[in-house]
Amino acid sequence: HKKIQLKDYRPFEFIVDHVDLIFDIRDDHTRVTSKLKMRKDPARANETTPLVLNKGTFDIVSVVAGDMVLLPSEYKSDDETFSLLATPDLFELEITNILKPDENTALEGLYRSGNILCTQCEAQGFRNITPYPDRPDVMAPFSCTIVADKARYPVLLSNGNLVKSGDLDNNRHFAVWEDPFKKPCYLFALVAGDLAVLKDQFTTASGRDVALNIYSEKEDIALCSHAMTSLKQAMAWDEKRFGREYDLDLYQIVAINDFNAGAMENKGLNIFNAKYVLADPQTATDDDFMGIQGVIAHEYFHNWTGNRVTLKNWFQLSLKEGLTVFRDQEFSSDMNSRPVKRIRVVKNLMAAQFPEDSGPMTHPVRPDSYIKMDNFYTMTVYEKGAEVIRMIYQLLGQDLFRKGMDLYFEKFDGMAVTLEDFVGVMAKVSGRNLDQFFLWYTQSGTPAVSMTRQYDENTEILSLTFTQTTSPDRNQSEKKPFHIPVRISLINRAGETVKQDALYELTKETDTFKFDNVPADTYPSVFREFTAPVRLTTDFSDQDLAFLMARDTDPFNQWHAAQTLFVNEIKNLVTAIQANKPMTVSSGLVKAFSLALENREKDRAFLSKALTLPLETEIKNHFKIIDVEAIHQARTFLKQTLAKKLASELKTVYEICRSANPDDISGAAMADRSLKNLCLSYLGCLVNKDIQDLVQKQFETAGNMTDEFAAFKILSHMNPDVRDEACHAFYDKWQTRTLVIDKWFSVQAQSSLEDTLDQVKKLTAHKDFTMANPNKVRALIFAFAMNNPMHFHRADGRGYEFVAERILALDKINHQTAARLCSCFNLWKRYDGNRQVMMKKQLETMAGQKELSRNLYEIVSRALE
Ligand code: B3K
Ligand code: ZN
Repeated sequence: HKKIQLKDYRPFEFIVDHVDLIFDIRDDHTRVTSKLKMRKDPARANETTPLVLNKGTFDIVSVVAGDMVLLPSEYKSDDETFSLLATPDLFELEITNILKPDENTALEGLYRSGNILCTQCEAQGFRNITPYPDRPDVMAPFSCTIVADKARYPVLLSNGNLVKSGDLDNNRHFAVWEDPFKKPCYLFALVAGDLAVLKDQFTTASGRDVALNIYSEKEDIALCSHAMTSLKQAMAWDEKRFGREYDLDLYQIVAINDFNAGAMENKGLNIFNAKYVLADPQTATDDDFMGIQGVIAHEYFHNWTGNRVTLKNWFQLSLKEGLTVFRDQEFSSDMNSRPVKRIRVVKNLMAAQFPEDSGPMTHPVRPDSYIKMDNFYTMTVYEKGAEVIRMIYQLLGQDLFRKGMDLYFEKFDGMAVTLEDFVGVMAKVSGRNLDQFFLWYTQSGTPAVSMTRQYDENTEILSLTFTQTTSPDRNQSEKKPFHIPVRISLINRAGETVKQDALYELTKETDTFKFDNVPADTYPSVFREFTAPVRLTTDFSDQDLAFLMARDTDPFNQWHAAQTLFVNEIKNLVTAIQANKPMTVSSGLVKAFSLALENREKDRAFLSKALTLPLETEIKNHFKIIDVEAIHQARTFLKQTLAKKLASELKTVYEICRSANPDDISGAAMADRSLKNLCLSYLGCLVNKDIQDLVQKQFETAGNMTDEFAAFKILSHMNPDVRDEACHAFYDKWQTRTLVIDKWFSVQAQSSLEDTLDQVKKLTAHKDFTMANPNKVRALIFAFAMNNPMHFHRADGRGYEFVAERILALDKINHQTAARLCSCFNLWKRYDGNRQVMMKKQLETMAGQKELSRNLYEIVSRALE
């Protein structure tokens, strides 16, 4: 399979002046006619390149150039390209082809989801609709006519403005849409179906009224109001924080049940996975509410970062994604608790991006090559990409960063640009040289940074020495030092600030920062708010960490200290288990934990994060060789010990936090619930009748999904009888609500009980499960493979066998999702000998298949390299 390389990038030879699409939707097919107005790029006038368009596997019905019907001998068409044998300098091309959306299980291009026809074009799905230069640097104004049966498809949507609509013979009707903004074809969208709509409106800062329409299946329309509120919040925020107004008179969102990703920012017509639109307190958890707010905002923010200013080529993906994730993170921080948002983000980065960067999929934020671009919608491009933007923001400060953004929009509006263009404006407005900084985009891997303290009592000088190293990998055999911003503040034993925080910059392998007039017993608080995506080690003892957990003036660092303490404790327990020695939990940790619980009036959302033990999947990242069983045993033991020793405190806090009104989704109510349910989850790991009753009572009487689901999860680990009873009750109650049934699948897939693999296998035959729906696959198979290490990594290898078999089955219908699932095998080299052999065997079996998709081939072959 061919690797596409950044260094081979060439601009397209032609300019598309206009695209006119006609979709004639019939019961068993859709006829697409595309009329392209094109001309040779004048800059390339003396080249004689024939026109080559990207194309999917459909058949061409007719081709008209100008007013000449072309004979098949005058063009060439195969499964990948369409080309003209002779290409004039200025021409109109009309191509007609037939699509079968009902047979499109890959969910890219035009496909059916239930009764709705919809599209997904990013990254390279538009070529499955019609032959086209399917690349982001070809931008054109589009118009789109949709013709369909009026009863079956009363709603016909595309990008831009509705300019005409009306009835036709035979109960058919049509709609004509025009998008005045030039766009790359990956932002094209079409929706046709029998949808309900929630309407609202927003008045922009300059006084323009924008109609806001959210569409969903009829039975779900009452669940769209939180999405609407979030959209209006996002629109107001982007005006205030970045001076960006919306540019069309209409903004549309459609919720779809079958969707590969979370959502898609098509110009004026976002298409969303229903999971990120639909919510009410009865069926969605507080985390779901937050997720919806974040994703609605993210897609909205793309209108400027991604759509108005787009990408020169797919290698620049982080230009829109890293920047837009940064923007949605800032939005969520302003709407909710900033420290809690930062903790969520960094926890996710460490849990998922750090391991990605240490395995076979490691790539720079700007990859150098790909086989299938879909495989590079990664944690590295998105989340690390956002961290890189955040570092620029730290280095420049809020005002200069805003100036840089303004200049970015001023210079590049309507253009397809690169990461150099972005960093260039930031360098320009700040007068800084960001050349070394640019390595964050081109060099892969997570730098390990160590910090050591030297204190001279006579001179009262505290020196902090930072050393960075990045391991060589498949991308670079030698790594240069990164430009790493480090925010530092000094605090004394009383928790008072001795030195206000300031930004320091680590640019060499080793740098020492000196502080004068520092009294003895002063603590440095470093990398405050996690100023750089690095793995930090320090010379802090566990006592120091307990102090920082209680008194660091940066809540993020308090959290980080707590997590480091937990990890250290679990590491000690793992060592004990491996040496067959008795396990003990240090009294210092228990004390630090109980002290924190006493401080419960502070910020309960923060506290619940700080007191959450790292997951097994996070803990494993701290080991060279991953001992799945020992990690599970150690974490369980720590959790049980804390629960046993602090049972009455946990119960007290549980009771105190119970008062929140179940329908209240304010920050304070969510915070109470998160701390309450954390306490319950600690208590729930004790085998004790009273506690089981308590959990069961919450499960049965909960007034919202957050509390019901929290209790359900705890019950799913207790014993098979308790689990089965809870599963039946939950299913009976929610069987008609597909998004809630996803939760039902995922709880069972993540149970720690013995028979989980067999349960999961059984569930694959359940009438509500289908491999054709990505949400279902994620709920059951991904949840098992990614979040249940004890059972996926079973010593007998049956977990691996099951998942590999599912991957191959999925690859036949949905290669994007199959490839994603396969990443559960990526870290195979880090497991013990037997598991390595068994995981490798599954990868080899997959590699040996005759008809592997290019998506899956890329993941498997990188893993085996
Ligand atoms: N840009 C889309 C991602 C599309 C995924 C294509 N495989 C969603 C987003 O990041 O906003
Ligand atoms: Zn995005």
